Amino acid sequence: MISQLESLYQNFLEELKTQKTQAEILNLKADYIGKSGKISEVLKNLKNLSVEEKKEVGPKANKIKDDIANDIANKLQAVEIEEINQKLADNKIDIGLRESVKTTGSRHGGFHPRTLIRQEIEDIFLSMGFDVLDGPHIEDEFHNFEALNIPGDHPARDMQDTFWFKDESSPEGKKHLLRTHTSTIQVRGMLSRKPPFRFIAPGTVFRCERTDASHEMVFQQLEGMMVGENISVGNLIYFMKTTLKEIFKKDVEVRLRPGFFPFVEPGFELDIKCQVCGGKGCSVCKHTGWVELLPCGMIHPNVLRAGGIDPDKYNGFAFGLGLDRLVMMKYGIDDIRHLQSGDLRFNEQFKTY
Ligand code: FA5
Repeated sequence: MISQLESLYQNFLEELKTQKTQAEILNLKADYIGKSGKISEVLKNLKNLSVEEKKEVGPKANKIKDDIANDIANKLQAVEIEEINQKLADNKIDIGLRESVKTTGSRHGGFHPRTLIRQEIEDIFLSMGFDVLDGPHIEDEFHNFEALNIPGDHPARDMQDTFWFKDESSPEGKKHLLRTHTSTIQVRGMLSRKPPFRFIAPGTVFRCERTDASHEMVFQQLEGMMVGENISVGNLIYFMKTTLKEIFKKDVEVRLRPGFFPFVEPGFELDIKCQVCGGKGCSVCKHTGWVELLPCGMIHPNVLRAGGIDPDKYNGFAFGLGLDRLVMMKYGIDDIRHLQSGDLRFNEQFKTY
């Protein structure tokens, strides 16, 4: 009887290996140790054995029943864990952006190239100790012109065609306008801090002018200003060149020439060799091979005074980078109007994931 029980147990183990679901395993359990299971059937003959045989077979039979019960319990647990894992895998929610695009085909946004460059420039200047400032789009003529050494009758007001507001003026009686340059933030920056200081101010500006390959009515600039003692043109050129080198990751050809801006003296135009045509001449550079990118200069004493700073003690430099033109130069974009076209085919080229 013992060998019969042992061989049943071996059969049981073989069958158990092939059972995959909890139901199958429970059926197998009933098949072997249920009321009329195979083991139970064998044990019904126990009563026909002698007392000595019963003493030997009884404990062995109980042990086999216990082993089967344990094997069943272990297998049930293993199958349960497997089933839970399978359910988790089937119901997995993929929060990864790439995967969701692959599986759903849905489109999602990326950064506009102007944002990418702006963030890059902000990082460069932050690492050189500059703050990043912001200012309002709607300004008054004091911040846009007067504090920048451009009084009402100054011909320089015509340099930037302005969108004026008809009816409103500030409490001081100054007319409102859409800022034509980020130099307005120079004024606000100076009035709100004590020298020495250095900051940049990126932002959108507005000009009522005809658009072409390198001119928009709404575009972005990035103003910069550094005020302290004994600041020189050498400092200005160092910061400008370092910034361009960091952005282009190579030496780009630039030229510095005198430029007139009422708020700086001396003033310069920093032009970059046109990266669209390589200097050969195209519609972006108006066939000159050069693009006006980064006007700059030493801050005019009148401007420092309007900003509450003593020009006999402090001086500094300022610059006003054309951000859209920089994006065009960096990526070889041949028309500024692509930047605001809203055409996703254009924007998608610059996705950063
Ligand atoms: C100014 O706006 C001065 N405020 C810059 C400045 C600041 C000079 C501090 C000195 C010191 P300008 O009008 O040249 O300057 O514009 C600056 C840059 O903005 C230009 O070099 C050009 O890169 C860009 N820009 C000007 N007009 C447009 C336009 N219509 N579309 C796109 N970019 C433009």
